[in-house]
Amino acid sequence: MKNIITFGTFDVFHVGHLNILRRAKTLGDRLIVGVSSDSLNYRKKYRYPIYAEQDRLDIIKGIRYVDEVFLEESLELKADYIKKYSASVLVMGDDWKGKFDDLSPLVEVVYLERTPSVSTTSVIEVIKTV
Ligand code: C2G
Repeated sequence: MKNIITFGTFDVFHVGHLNILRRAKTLGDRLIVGVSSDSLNYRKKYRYPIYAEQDRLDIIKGIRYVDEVFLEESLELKADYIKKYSASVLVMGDDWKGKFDDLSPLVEVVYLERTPSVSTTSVIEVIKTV
């Protein structure tokens, strides 16, 4: 059984999020997703997500490619989460390229190309103008 792990906020779920989850799942048997907590997001981006953490967890759990979800409480706990969920591959979008290479003795680190032209920020900007 090959476990894949990935992390993200997945706020205002969009097709870029779906694409990375679908591609991550093809790399193994089980896909485990760490969803950033509201407070982690605030520390990371200085704003709270539009969708509350429980809703974001429920949405990600409902995606057919996802086998398990948990709340990511801290960016520094990646190694602990990887061990806890027995993950052998860490998948991240290539906006994080190189950032998690220090985990490579523990897991294979794979950066997948981001889906162009879509982001939570751009969706929020468009909504603001209508
Ligand atoms: N993503 C993508 N294409 C997009 C937008 C996002 O492939 N157009 C990917 C990101 O690269 C990331 C995942 O979707 O791997 C989730 O995106 P975010 O919610 O923006 O994740 P982020 O806030 O970067 O959180 O611990 C790491 C962080 O929690 C990652």
